[in-house]
Amino acid sequence: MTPRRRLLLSLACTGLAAWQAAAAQAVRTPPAVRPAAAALERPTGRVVLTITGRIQHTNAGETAQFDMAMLARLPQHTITTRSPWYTSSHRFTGPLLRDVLRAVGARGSSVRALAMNDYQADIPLTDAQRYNVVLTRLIDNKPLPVREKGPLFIVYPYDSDETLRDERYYSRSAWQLLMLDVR
Ligand SMILES: Nc1nc2c(c(=O)[nH]1)N[C@H]1C(S)=C(S)[C@@H](COP(=O)(O)O)O[C@H]1N2
Ligand SMILES: [Mo]
Repeated sequence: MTPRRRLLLSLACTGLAAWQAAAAQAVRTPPAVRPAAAALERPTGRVVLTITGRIQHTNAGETAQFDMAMLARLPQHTITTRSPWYTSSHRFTGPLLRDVLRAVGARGSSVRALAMNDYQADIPLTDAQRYNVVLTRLIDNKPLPVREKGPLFIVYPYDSDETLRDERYYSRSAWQLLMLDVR
């Protein structure tokens, strides 16, 4: 082999090796469509809600954590309704449970709500689709302290539908909510 041919061959081999390495890399790291996990921002303030279980978008290990500001940045909804816990009608404001579950890519059939004092309630995902269930963070435009069922309180629009004025839905109305486990 002439020196010139040897040089050309070695250049070709280097090129091939580089191309093969790039190709292998491309296979290992799927381009463009990375799982939307990266889309869920990280909390900077105190974590007020942790979502676990069958979710696609996470920001802390296998879980999705939210601070109040993250919940406030989701579209907000206000229900004005009477409820068993107050003598008159109040305004309950916060993101829809539906939108919170969408933000984490919830995949199950129900959500177990876990509250302070170990209260648990199972909420079918169909409730979130069918009703404007609000993850209440403001009552009458003011944050809810823990001693007033805060900081997060699951509220259904009881006044909008007779079906909802029932123990079944009252029991799903977990206050002092800490976690949602999608299952
Ligand atoms: N955090 C928390 N949420 C809760 C409860 C509870 O004990 N803790 N009780 C549930 C039940 S079983 C019902 S019927 C309603 C009404 O509770 P109350 O009648 O004790 O006010 O709140 C629901 N939300
Ligand atoms: Mo109850």
